[in-house]
Amino acid sequence: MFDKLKKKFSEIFSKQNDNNSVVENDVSSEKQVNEENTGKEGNQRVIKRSEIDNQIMEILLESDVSLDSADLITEKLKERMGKLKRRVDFYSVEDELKNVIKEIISENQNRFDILNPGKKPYIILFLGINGTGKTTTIAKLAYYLKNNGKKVVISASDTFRAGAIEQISILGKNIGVEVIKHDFKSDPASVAFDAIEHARARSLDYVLIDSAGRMQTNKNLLDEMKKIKRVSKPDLTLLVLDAMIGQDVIEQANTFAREINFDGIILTKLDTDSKGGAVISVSTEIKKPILFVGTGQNMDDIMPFDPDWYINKIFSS
Ligand SMILES: Nc1nc2c(ncn2[C@@H]2O[C@H](COP(=O)(O)OP(=O)(O)OP(=O)(O)O)[C@@H](O)[C@H]2O)c(=O)[nH]1
Ligand SMILES: [Mg+2]
Repeated sequence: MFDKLKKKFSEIFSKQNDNNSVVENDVSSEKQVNEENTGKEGNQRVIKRSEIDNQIMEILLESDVSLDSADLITEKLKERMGKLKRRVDFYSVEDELKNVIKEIISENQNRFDILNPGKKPYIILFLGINGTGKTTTIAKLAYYLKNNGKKVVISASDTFRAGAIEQISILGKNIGVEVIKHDFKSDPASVAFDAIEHARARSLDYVLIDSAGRMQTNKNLLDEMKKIKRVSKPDLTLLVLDAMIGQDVIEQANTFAREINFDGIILTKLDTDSKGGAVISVSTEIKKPILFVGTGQNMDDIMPFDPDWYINKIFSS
């Protein structure tokens, strides 16, 4: 997970620090470093800050961080560095970069506690394009909620794709969570309606509504998605995005946002994402909280998104 990003950061920070290098942090004295053309002082190698800035920018862009997000990070880093002394070691730069990235990815996070949503049944609708991991995520989340003592029902509202009802039924059976289903090609909104009625009658805590994967170009499916939302009146609408597609998550999320309002994001497949930038791009450009992240194909491979966890994953020290 995020191996490439971690390796690249460690190459500038840990290695340079081990090499006894320091950063010339005063941009106005950089010229001097240049003119003397030594880049060395005593046994220390002096490296210009602008060089580090460029390296960081390059790493971010190579790691699927969008250009706007990378600009924002480097600008904020410059601001913070401006407050440090003239010569700093590489760990100081690393610390400031960590602070900047943490600040950015925490900005849209809220204190919402899914285990105590304050309403019963709490209705969650899951949306996203084909194959992002909606159905698997619903099963994982149902499992997570169940393990926390909650009563859950799943609405098999993907009545569009052949095999979808069977897929969610098997997953439900495996985790011991009931799945409300109708026939293939039936109205997905009415399945959701039945699942909600079922939950009300039995005083269940959550209704998780699956839906068919849809591209922004498929008008029928988009209209159907709006109908499911109108009928089920979800308390929370979550967009499921696949981290592997990198910067394309932004376009995908913006397209969905134009069609339907959603409250938060689940970012899946982080385990197969070596670049790691999707988390940063999503945080800066979509301005919605990342509620959960998917970290594998097993039922317990889901966790609430924690900015500190992410920072620890992308920096080695
Ligand atoms: N490695 C990994 N694979 C995942 C993760 N989440 C989902 N998958 C896999 O992604 C594939 C698609 O998952 P689904 O849950 O069927 O995706 P979907 O969005 O419901 O797909 P459609 O219903 O076709 O739109 C499956 O093989 C899942 O096992 C994850 O966090 N990590
Ligand atoms: Mg599905």
